[in-house]
Amino acid sequence: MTQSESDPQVPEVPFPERPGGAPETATMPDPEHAFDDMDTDAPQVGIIMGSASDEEKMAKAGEALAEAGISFEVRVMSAHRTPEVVTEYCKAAEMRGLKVIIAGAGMSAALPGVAAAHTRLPVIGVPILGKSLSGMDSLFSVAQMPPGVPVACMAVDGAKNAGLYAQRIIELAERGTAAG
Ligand code: RP5
Repeated sequence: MTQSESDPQVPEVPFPERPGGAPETATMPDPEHAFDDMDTDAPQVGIIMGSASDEEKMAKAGEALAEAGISFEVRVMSAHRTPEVVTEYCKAAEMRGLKVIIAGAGMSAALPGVAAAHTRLPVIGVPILGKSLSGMDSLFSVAQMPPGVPVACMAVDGAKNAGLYAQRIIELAERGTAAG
């Protein structure tokens, strides 16, 4: 039923002609293709690490995410060497669409905690085994967070589990969205 059939008092108004003469309707996007230009591969997980020397170990997190079909990005930034970069990245993370941050660091591993201080996204910390103290330095640095600044601490060099844990968080959030 058209508008005029349903209410004869209301006349049908045609779409205005555009300057070029083409009707306005000609510019309406085809709904099926309206979102074709959107970047659907926008990263859901940010994998950050204190040094390029952590990359080999942190790659396990990326492998687990890739296997689960979860998009991610990788950045090197240090809580001690480039603190401004960490602050900016973590403050913007949620707005950029990230759902989880995985942060790996060795030695005095402040990166996961500093990340958690600057975002409300869940932060998963990976203590990286360094050259001394059998990884106890980074393990304690990541695990011993003060109340109010939560970090999920994985095992030393436990990047694979960090990826799997991020997968579980994202799947849970998606189930919640579907139910709501
Ligand atoms: C930490 O210091 C890094 O996360 C890395 O594990 C460790 C050593 O860094 P490099 O001296 O190899 O750059 O901040």
